[in-house]
This record gives sequence, C-alpha cells and structure tokens, in this order.
Amino acid sequence: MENELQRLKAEAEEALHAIGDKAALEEFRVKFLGRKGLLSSTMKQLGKVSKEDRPRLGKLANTIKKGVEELFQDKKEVLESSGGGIVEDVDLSLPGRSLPFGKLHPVTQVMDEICAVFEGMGFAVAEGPDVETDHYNFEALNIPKHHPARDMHDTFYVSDSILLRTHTSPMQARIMENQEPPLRYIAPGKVYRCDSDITHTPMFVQVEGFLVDRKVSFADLKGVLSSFIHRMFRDDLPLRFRPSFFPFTEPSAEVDIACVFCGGSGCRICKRTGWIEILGAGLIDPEVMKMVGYDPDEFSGFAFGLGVERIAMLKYGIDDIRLYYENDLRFLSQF
Ligand code: 2NM
Repeated sequence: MENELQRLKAEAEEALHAIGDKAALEEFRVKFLGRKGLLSSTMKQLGKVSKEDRPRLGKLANTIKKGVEELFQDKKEVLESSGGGIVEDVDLSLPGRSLPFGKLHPVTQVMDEICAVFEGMGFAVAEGPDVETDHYNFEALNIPKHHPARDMHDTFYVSDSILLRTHTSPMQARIMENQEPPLRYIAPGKVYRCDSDITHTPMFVQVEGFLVDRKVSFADLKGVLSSFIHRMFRDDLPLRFRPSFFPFTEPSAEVDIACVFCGGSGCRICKRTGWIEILGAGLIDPEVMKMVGYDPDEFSGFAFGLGVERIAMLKYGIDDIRLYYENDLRFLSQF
C-alpha cells in the first residue's frame, strides 16, 4: 500500500511536469484527482489495511493527495497566465504598443530655432521678467510719458509705474546698464498688448536682439539679419530693407521677404505687393546709448525685433494667429 502510494505520487508528478496545455491538464485531473481517479481509488483500499497501519497510511495518503493538488493548481495558474499554453497565438514579431507622447508647441519650436540661428552667430540668450517697470519698458528706450509712440503699444498697466512688458527690449536696457561693450544678446519671451484680431493676440512671443561694439554700422545689421532670414527660410529668398521709424533706433528699417504664399507675384495675404514684413531693426539711437551710460561717440550698435508667431505663420503657411492659442490638438499635433 505504501509503495503503491509513493509510486502514484511519482507518476503524478512526472505526468504533471510534461503537461503543456489545458486539455492535457483536465485529462490529468480526471485521471489522478477525480472522484473515480487513481488517488481516490487507492484511498478506498485503506479500509483493507490492518488497524495498526491505517492511521499512518491514511495520513500519508492525505499528504500525497494534498501535494498533488497543490502542484495541479500551480500548473493551472502557469497555463492561464501564459495564454493557455497556446504559444502560436502570440505573434512575437508585432511591434509593441507605443504610449501617446506630447511635443513642443509650434511657437516654442520656432522660437528655439530662431535662438539657435543667432547663437550660431555668437549671440547670448537672456531672459527677463514679464512684469516690468515703466522705466525699463519705455523711459530707458527713449519713449517718455505722453510720447505718441506709447499709443502704438496698447499697454496693460498693473499700476501707474508697473506694467506687462510690451516688448523684450527692457531686458536689453538692463543688460546695457550693467555690462560694457562688446555685447551680443538676444532676449526671447512673452510680451503683452491689449489687441486681438486675426493678426494679433493679447500675448505673443518676441525675440529681440542687439549688438554693441566700436564702429558697428548699418552694413553689419544688414549682414546679420540677411544671414538670419536665409537660414530660417531658404538661402536664395529675396528680401528688402525699407525705411521705417522706431523711437529707440535711428535710422530704422523694416525687413520684407518675398511673399511665401505667392512667391512674389502678389496675392491676398501680401495685399498684392509681393512682399511680407518680417522684422524691424535699426541702429540704436544715441539717446538710448546715453541713457544706459555709453558714450555714443565711442560705441554704436544695432537692434532688431521680431514676432515668433508671425515667423511661424510664414514658415507653415498659417493665416490666423489665433490658431496657436486655441489648443486644438488636431492643429497642434501637425508640427
Ligand atoms: C524693434 C525694432 C528696432 C530694439 C531696440 C532695442 C534696444 F533695447 F537695444 F534699444 N531692443 N530692440 C528694436 C529696434 C526692436 O522691434 C521691432
């Protein structure tokens, strides 16, 4: 009897080890653990053994049955977690499921690209506060109180002397006050103007830059800005410098590029002129140089400013600036 039990145990363990699918496992269960299975029928024989041996053999039979049941359960769990053991159902050559991931906003992408082009020409990047003083936003840039140029800026005031910066040039005034030439800096960042339509949002992103050294001329300005535009768009894109006015520069110019929508032949977007304005620039006004403590007879410099959304619109052929700030993923995920 004892031998028979040990033999059954060994046989069951061996059989269980060889099982690879659920059907075979069920067959095993019926054969060994079922009501009429081998273990049950062997245990029924316990009634025939001697009274002295019965408790010991009964205990042994129970232990063996429990052991086999446990092994059976383990095997069942292994088969269930591995898809029933049907390995052919799993195509191991399929690519994994990728998680959805975000990316940089198109305006951020273009801002980074603009900064990289200027950094390639030796400009350093400086960021300043969005909330500025009237002094740095206007006074230090040659725009005194009641100057008509203040009307152009549609300023959001926090108090009499505190405001949301209307351009990033205050940062440049701060740098010039604290450092000696030669200097080459760009200042990227958000600016605020109380204005909203298809070409204006109350917040937009600007990159302004300046260079101050001895003997800086308008030719330097033209060289740096032409290189920038050709690197941003394409090497042979036609451009022109057109006279303009800014309170902090003299002389001043606006730069146009051949219309990227019609190639210069004239369309609705360029108002039939074939040209599109892309940035403003000029030689820094001697008054600004004096206000930051530089001697305008010793130093000269140029400065420029551009709107990042505008450049991104021209690069991607977008005709409504508000699309950038509606946060519609169908629009944003294209970039
Ligand atoms: C522009 C156009 C022309 C400008 C001037 C300065 C500073 F601070 F150096 F005087 N920063 N940026 C400037 C000059 C900005 O934006 C259309």
